[in-house]
Amino acid sequence: MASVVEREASLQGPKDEFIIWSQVDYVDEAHVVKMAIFMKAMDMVSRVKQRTFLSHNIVNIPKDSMFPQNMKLQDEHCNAFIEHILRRRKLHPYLVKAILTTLLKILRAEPNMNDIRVPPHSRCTVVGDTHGQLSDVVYILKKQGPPSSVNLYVWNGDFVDRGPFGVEVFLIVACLKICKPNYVYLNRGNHESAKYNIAYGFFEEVRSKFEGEAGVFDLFQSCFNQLPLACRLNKDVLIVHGGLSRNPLTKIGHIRRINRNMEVPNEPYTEEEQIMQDLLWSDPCLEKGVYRNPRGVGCLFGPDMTSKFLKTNQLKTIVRSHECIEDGYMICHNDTVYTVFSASNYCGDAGNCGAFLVFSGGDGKELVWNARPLEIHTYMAPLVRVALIAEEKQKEEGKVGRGDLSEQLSILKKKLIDYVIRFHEPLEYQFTHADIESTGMVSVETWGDIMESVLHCKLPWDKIRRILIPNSQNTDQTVDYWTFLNTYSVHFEDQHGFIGNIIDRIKERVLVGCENVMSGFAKFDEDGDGSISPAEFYHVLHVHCPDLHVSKEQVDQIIRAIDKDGDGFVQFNEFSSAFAGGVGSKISTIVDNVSSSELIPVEEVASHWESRLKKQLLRMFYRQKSCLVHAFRALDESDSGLLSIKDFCRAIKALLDVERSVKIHDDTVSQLAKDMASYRDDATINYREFLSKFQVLIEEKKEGELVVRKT
Ligand SMILES: [Mn+2]
Repeated sequence: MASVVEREASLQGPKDEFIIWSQVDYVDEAHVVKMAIFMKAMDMVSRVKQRTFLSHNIVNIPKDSMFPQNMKLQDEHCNAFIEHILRRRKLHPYLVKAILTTLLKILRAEPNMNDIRVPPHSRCTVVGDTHGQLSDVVYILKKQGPPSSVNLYVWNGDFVDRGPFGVEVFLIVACLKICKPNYVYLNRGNHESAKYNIAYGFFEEVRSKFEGEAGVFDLFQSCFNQLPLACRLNKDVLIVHGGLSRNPLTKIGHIRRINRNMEVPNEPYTEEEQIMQDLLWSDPCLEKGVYRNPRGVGCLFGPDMTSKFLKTNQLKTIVRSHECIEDGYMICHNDTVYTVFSASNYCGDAGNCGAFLVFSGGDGKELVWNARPLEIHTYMAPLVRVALIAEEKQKEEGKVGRGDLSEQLSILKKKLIDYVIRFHEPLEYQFTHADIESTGMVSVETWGDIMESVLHCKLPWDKIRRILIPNSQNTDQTVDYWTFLNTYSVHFEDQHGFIGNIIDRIKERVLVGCENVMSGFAKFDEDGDGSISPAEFYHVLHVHCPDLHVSKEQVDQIIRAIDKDGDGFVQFNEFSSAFAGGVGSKISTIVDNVSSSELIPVEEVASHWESRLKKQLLRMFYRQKSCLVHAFRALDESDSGLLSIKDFCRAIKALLDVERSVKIHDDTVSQLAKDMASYRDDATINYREFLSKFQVLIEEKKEGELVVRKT
């Protein structure tokens, strides 16, 4: 069922480009929802949840601070704080803690839904998603002026994630709230939630800005969990981040009774949790009724749902945010639902306007309060200097581009490639099922339909086909789906590439004349006791490959890579799996190997299913990378970057439990750790190094030659 944005996707015209962007974002969101399940599993095995949030004690503010010691902020303090940020001065952790602990106290005292009075001769500005975009917040405050009894503000959630200044944006609105608690209101967005912050960047932002400062992220989360869910203007206008509950019987009273102090529920167990999720996640749609939301959470609610809700609760208008709209705002459901989105040029590449709404209390005479915004202001916020510097830096790192179409297309292509890899298994399944005669081909139309149904997004697939499939032509009738799928793969970079190299050399020089692996083994096992000692290994290498100058330490490393049972010696089965299988490919050895009695010809390559499993695992690690980062970090309490093998395996096992597409025995997981993560002498694994080994590989065949590009 189509949401409003999706509906427009079928239209042709200049909006195409923009719609592609919002659609592609949806795919991402649905994916994060699935990842959250894993994160929950991970929290259970790690001790992270038992670590209580900071005891929110009074923070001592030094005398020379820009803030008063009692934290009773005035306009000038807020201005000084913003100025401080714009001058790129460091945010001291004590300042951050002081702001957040003060805010927390205020938020705790507020109900789930604040009733706000907009009296005559005053106005109320409603701001939508800001997502860490400092330029937009600065622009809005400059335009609308400081909050006061006649200049109210509602900030409608999604302050953090995606943009680089989530910390700053949230702290600025927090200062405004502390300064004028009765004239500034903050609503919670779906992004004010720990699991999404881990997946979408705020966690990383806090970590990089307050490295070594324990508890800053947790303190942000304590505040997020206390943010009210909605507010009401003059009893007429409901302002909420996402939308309405799927249950048509939901009343304001139900919203008031929710115990909101928790993460935004991902898999709601109670009606209360379902309402909370819907308020923060739902979107309006044009058809009557309630439908599944393509985001994977919340619902789509039709105009009939809106009118019913308004009637039951004696409301006139709903204001919500949550959707990136090209014009910054949208009015639907018979002019009763206003969407406002305030992050202009979202993520630095969406090209949308930002907007805010202004409600007026009237002038006491002709102009009266009428439950509709008096002004809708749209803008493209000029980048503030700090943001400019950040954007340039990002550009240099090749993360975000801005401007011409070809640059935008290449970003889009990158995102789509990412999805082709993530959804490889379901795509493969659908293609092979559609291809009844196993020709390896499907029609162009079927290809588009399958892409659309697996990725859950409506895009001009025929145009995209020509971007995604190398050498495809307008006139093509069919798509070679194996070539398409195999164009994009995940590459695991073996940092100890020399091991693969040496194994190749051994094959070349030592084993070349051998009849089979057994006679090769015998060459190494000089004393014939059935296992190769490090000394024997070293000796053989020294004799046959003197030019390699392999050190004793390197020999130990090679042995560690092939010594499956960890006894420090190489037995025949270990030897045969290292030298008979895929050359230099350590991961291929994780699969149960040939039994030692079988003699395998030297040249035999890894079996088909073995290499398939390898590829599948690599894709899984790749797509769950941010979950793995979270899991590893949760287990690494001292933030050393190192994990014991046991903890490392624990994280991988939790991931495998969630990702049911790959079935592997527990022992194999331990073996995997050993093979892939090359542990150090103290039997710990450097997981940062491990994670850095995953890269996307694009293979494009151009006029017969193979071009391998890493992204
Ligand atoms: Mn949102």
